[in-house]
Amino acid sequence: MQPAITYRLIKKEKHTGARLGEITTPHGTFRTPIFMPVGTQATVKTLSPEELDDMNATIILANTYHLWLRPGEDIVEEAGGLHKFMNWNKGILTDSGGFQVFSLAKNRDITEKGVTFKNEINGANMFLSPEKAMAIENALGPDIMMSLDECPPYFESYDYVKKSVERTSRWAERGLKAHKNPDWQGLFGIVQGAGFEDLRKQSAKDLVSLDFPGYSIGGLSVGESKSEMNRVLDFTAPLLPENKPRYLMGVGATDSLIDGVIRGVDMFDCVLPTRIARRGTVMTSHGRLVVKNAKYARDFTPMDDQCDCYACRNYTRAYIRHLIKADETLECGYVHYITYTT
Ligand code: PRF
Repeated sequence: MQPAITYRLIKKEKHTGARLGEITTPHGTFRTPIFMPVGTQATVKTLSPEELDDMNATIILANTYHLWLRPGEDIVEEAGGLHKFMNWNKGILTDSGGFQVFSLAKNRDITEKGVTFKNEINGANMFLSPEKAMAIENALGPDIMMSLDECPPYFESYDYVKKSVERTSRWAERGLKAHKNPDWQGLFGIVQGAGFEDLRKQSAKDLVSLDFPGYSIGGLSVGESKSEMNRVLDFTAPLLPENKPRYLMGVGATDSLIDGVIRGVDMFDCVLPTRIARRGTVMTSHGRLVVKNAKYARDFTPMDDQCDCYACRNYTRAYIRHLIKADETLECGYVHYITYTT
């Protein structure tokens, strides 16, 4: 059986671990390193699929946790899967929901079987297990899906992280067994282990032995310093197979993208660029621009003079600032943010 996801290493930079590669999915082939815009609730906030396409986005993220709670994976499946439901014909990757349960849900309780928590929308008791995460992700139908993992707090004790890593490995194996569509959906294992080198090694070894088509690095950018994250990446990335993609979860600050790429990471996602854009800060080729500042009220130049995206071609800083101040959304007003990835 041909795996759903294949990775081709095109070139490796000699002095750093940077990799130029290509990932092929059932919804197209894209070059890596890549930044994936986040569409948690099956929409990248303020952007239509046409606009995403216009800026060469080739794969976006969606979230199992949110789509399970609302509208429910059964409705998405009945619509023909996420691609049809949201009218997006390129790549989609879903996170498994574990991280969101740990960071968002109240009253959660974790056992070997899975996690129980309260549904924040209607107060119902919910249970997410590795098998349930697979069933939901199979129903949603993304190209790439994530195993259920636990992301322990970065400064948790060694003993706790060790137990957690071992459980995450068992969950990954259970997920792999429960995954129904390996021929058209690629399942990634998620390496955890906080800042402990031997636990990261153990985690990577366990997951690599299960032969996933790709590997994620989780548990980073959760409160530790950048130098700490880089230290962990230095010893974690080389533990992963050369012929599979590596995805650093939830990381997207521009300096961290470079830090990750030179350590051999291929894929990134983060809400940061869309979130700060909605609040009036733009990533430009000259660095951050706080376009909502008063000094741009009469600035009739584009947000980024080096950029040819729709927003930069057609709108001025003064106009975008006005929209933000007036709390108005013009979809393309925020388009610019993704251009920093190209
Ligand atoms: N696990 C999962 N999703 C994630 C993370 C993780 O550790 C992170 C941590 N940066 C972001 N998203 N499943």
